[in-house]
Amino acid sequence: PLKAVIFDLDGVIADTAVVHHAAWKRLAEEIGVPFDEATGERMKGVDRRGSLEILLQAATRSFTEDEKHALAAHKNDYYRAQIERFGPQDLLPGARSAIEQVRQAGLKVALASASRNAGLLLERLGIADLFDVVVDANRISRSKPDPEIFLAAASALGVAPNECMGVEDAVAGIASIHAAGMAAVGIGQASALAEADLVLPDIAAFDIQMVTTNRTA
Ligand code: B16
Ligand code: MG
Repeated sequence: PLKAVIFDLDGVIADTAVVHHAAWKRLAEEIGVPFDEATGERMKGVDRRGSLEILLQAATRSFTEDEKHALAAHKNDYYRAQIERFGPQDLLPGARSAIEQVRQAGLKVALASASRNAGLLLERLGIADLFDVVVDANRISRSKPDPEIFLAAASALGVAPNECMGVEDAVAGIASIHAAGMAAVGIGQASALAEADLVLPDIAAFDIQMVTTNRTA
């Protein structure tokens, strides 16, 4: 039986993808590295350092560890300045309802986010108290698509992985959920998320009855 639902944050609950994108674009311009939509897409669900490595693939010179550290910190300053101003109005439509539906169905709720800013975001969005467990990149060592983050969430909930379902907007995230032995709901375009067990166009389409019936992993 399904006992818990584990949500991704960026791209599922809040539309921070555009904010991440803008911050990377600004950094890319400052250091003279080309940055296009496809590069931005590949960064989704990937942690900060991994995203920087993706950006620097297009660079014409190499960067030292210290430089990379500074660049990642710089991007994060841009990003944080924006999300400091976030509020409940920045929740994606239907996000709060999706989480509440899961709770009302008697299931547990966790968050599995690759973002080190997840705690700040949950506070700003006003939904921190809706989660039984929050696992972010500060607590894990291997990034999505590794299953570690979803397994850590299940373990903290005290629920077996095959009793959990993950909800993700990124290809790396769907892979992480499946590698953890869980069913995966994709949020976004079916063509991009073909590996998911069920794809919904957005979180507003989330219906706990329908999702439970479709659980096939
Ligand atoms: P930060 P998620 C991920 O969050 C984003 O999808 C990804 O684009 C971002 O690079 C990553 O968080 C790291 O974020 O720089 O704030 O630590 O989708 O796993 O909630
Ligand atoms: Mg995401």
